[in-house]
Amino acid sequence: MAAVEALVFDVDGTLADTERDGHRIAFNRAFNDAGLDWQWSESLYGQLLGVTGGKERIRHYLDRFNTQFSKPENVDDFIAALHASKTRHYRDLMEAGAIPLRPGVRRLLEEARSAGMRLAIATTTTPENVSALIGSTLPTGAMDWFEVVGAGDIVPQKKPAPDIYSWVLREMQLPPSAVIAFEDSGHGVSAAAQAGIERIVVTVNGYTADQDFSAASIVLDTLGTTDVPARVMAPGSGDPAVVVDLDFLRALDARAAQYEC
Ligand code: XBP
Ligand code: MG
Repeated sequence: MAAVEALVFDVDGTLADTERDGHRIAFNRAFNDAGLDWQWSESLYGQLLGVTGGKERIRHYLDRFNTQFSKPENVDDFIAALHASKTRHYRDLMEAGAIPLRPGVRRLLEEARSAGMRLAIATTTTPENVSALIGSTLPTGAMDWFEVVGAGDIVPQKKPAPDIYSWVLREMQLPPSAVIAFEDSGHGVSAAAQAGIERIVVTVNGYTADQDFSAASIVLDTLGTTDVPARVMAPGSGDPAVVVDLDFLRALDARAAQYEC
């Protein structure tokens, strides 16, 4: 396996637990502002996460969960306006400091930077949401830590399609064998794997813990901190807790080989 040259991070659920208390709240505020009585509960939102992308998620909700709603003639404009309002609410929530980074994320980013490792983002979310999260959780200028930011509608198909990962790899002029992807969801793992990425680290969250991570190299509860190391969920659940640092990542292949039959 090639040496690791770059770390490519998903955003929602991976850098921070943004879905339940960030995106979901922002959607509900946008619905309220528009005079709609829609309320996406925590459990309904879990089902809606089956479709990635906020605009696509609203359309899916209307097609499958709220079929009685009589859609306006230009449904695309209606959804786009709701989604723009949702993005404003999401930015306000981040500016108010609503969501911290997940444990170990800042530590790993800083270690990677010091070591000259290249960093990138591959996400389905709107670009403004990425800067809002990074701006509210990391030092000023931290967006520049990421050499390439692949986000939102920049590619035709969102995750689980591989497009956003393929786009990031093209921009970085790197083969998939030179990167490690960080994901939290089955759709994200699918996207990275279909783009040819073989080393995928998953940190699960409440919405994703039971999803299919068979294409991942390792599944953990977090990236771990020295105070609270990460629990290994697969393969080798029950193994000693770990802290995901560059040494750990460089040894990922050896670790995976240990579990091959
Ligand atoms: C993230 C998403 C996004 C966000 C909402 O998926 O599915 O749709 O929930 O973002 P991933 P927008 O973590 O796999 O990239 O409303 O800006 O689309
Ligand atoms: Mg995610």
